[in-house]
Amino acid sequence: MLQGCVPWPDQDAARFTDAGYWRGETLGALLRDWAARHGDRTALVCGDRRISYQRLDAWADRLAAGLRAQGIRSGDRIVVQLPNVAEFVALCFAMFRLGALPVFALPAYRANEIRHLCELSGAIGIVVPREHADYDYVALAKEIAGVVPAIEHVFVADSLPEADPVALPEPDPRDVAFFLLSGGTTALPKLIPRTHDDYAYQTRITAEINELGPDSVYLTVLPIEFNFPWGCPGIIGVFQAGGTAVMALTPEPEPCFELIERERVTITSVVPTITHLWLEAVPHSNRDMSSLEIIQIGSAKLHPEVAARVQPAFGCRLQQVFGMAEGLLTFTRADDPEDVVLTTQGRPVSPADEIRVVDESGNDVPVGVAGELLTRGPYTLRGYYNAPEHNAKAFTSDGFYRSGDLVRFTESGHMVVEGRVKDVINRGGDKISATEVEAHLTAHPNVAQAAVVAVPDLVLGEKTCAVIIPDGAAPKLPQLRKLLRERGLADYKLPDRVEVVESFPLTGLGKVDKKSLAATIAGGSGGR
Ligand code: OOB
Repeated sequence: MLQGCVPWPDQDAARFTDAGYWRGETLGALLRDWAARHGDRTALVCGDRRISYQRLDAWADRLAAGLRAQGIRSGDRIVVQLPNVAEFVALCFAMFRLGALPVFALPAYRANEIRHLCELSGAIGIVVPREHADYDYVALAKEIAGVVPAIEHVFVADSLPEADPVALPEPDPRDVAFFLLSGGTTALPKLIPRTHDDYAYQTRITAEINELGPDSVYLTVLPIEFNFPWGCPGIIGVFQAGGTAVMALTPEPEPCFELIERERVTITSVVPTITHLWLEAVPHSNRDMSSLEIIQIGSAKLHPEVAARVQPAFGCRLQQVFGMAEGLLTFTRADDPEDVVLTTQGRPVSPADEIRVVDESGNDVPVGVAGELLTRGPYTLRGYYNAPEHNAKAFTSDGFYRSGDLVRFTESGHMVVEGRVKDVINRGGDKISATEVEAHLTAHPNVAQAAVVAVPDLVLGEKTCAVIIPDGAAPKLPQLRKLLRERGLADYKLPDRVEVVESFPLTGLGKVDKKSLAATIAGGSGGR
């Protein structure tokens, strides 16, 4: 495995192979196999373009050869920051064939995050769109290339290098295929190595659970770089079944409803915030959405009252999904009773997923009691890339990943997310590290100390509140947002609200007591 990654122990790898979970196939070889089986069926729809499996396969070969001619080799990392376009898919498969490793970057990322990803991954290139959402991504990539010496290439999506296909050695299926990003408990995102074997398994099992077949049509609404749309079952899962993936450039209701009608979409995945938007829009839309069979909702808490509106509004099944880029996925199933679908986040997708729920001392708690979720299994990472110190804390000595989520299990074996122990704000599914934002806030000359906490929000679930202890005249919200933007932070990380206090409540250990702070703020007694 790539140096800096933590492999599964040999005996686990053997067990996953014997059980048929890991099949020793690379994602690049899988596309060849799908092209042989589904040939001229449509793999991808992007705007007016309809791309067959055969064409996607040939395109990936040409891109792989083109990248190789530019000097990209097996093991090289490239930061890929693209919206939901066909080029992302073709490029990833080209890189899988080459053994080069895409590092998935969200389109919302700005200089601060992209620079960090480039440095952390040791990338030698960046891929960006020419134009997207009124932002100059090419300028951003060039700026980063100017300050990160290792970056030798800036590729633009509309002019990716292509060449006549060349024979390439097959990468090791047990090795990394690409990097996903962690939701970030530490100041900046960490890299999650996902292997060919583990991701092929994840997409296959989730496609099976949802009974995807050649007639399945998946609508990609969330940013393609998220684990959820990419492979839960998402795009790769619908390919596994010989179906079609349709790209949406925006999660706005009307354009999505139009695509659902036009392409006869059968399955999509969204976050609760988008669910709200769509539910509001349905009564005003006359689009025919009768093709929809499943709407998957996850990434943040879905309230049972909202959950109950989904089936009546869309005439299709709701599936609650709990997941993480690190691995573990839990789904509700077609045969679950209604109350389970409305009030729980389902159960693990693999029989080999191991789950522990533990108290603060690390002891298992009884069924029904909330505790921290620990997990290990055939598609859950064993370590972040190049992060030995963090790994020592984030994993138990026997390889369980500490999720930072507070969950409880019902007698029926279904999981309910109760909260979290990690210092993260979940803003409509976007994860924001409090530590990261705090560090930037204290760069303001008039901010002595800062603590970032979540405040409840009807639509987003949570919003970000920056609580500051000023030094002199306290800055106002627009000034703080401007500062953070100038420091190269993605927009979704900017605080929604600021509160000024004289001191922070402390825990017995002398750390800021964020629970109590958040409660005070939510109670409205914090001064402005
Ligand atoms: C998904 O992945 P990430 O990596 O952006 O975030 C993971 C975290 C979880 O640890 C948990 O805190 C939260 O997001 N989360 C949920 C949830 N699903 C995820 N919290 C409450 N209810 C849920 N249903 O968010 C992700 C990855 C794959 C599939 C779905 C979601």
